[in-house]
Amino acid sequence: SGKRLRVLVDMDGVLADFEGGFLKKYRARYPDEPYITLEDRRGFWVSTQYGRLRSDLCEKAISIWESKDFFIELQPLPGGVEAVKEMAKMDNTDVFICTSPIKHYKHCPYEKVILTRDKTLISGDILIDDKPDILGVEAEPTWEHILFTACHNKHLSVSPAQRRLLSWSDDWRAMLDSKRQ
Ligand code: DGP
Repeated sequence: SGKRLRVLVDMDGVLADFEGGFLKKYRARYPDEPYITLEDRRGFWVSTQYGRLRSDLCEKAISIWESKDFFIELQPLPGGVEAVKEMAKMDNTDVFICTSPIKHYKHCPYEKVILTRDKTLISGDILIDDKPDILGVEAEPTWEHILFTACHNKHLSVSPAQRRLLSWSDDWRAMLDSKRQ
C-alpha cells in the first residue's frame, strides 16, 4: 500500500490538441495570411513565433484563443482521456487536471476545469506538462515535472535529469510506479 500518489495533468498540449485546434481556426479566420505548420513550431508561446513571422500576426494569433468556444471545441489528444480515466481508477492514486487560464480571458474559465496561474503552489508527486519551464513563487515544487512532448518542444535539448513522456502511448504507468513508495 504506502502513501497515495498525486498526479497533476496539464490540459492544453497534453490532453487537448491546442496547437492543432489553433492552426485550424487561424487558417479558417485568416485564409490569406501566412501561418506556421506544426512541423515548424518552436517555442511554447504561439503568439511569439507568429509575431516574429510578421508583427501584426501576434494579435491575430491571440484573437483565436480569446474567441468563444475555442477551448471547448479542442479535440482530445490520442489516449489522454483514457489514460486519465485509468489513473483515476488505480489504487492509491489521485489525479487532478492542472491548467493555467489565458491572461485576457472572457470565455476560457468557463470552459476549462481547474485553474491556477502558478502550478508551483500545487503539491503533487508528478506534473505531466508540455511547457518546458514551469516557474512560480515556490522555488522547490513538490512534484517532478515530466515533459510531455509537443510540436513546440520536441527539438529542445532538456537537461538529462528531465524525463519526457513522448505521447500517451509511452509508458506513463512505469513513470507513476517509479514515484510510488
Ligand atoms: P498551461 O498549458 O496550463 O501552461 O497554459 C498555457 C496556456 O497558454 C495554454 O492555454 C496555451 C496558451 N498559449 C499558448 N501560446 C500562447 C501565447 O502565445 N500567448 C498566450 N497568452 N497564451 C498562449
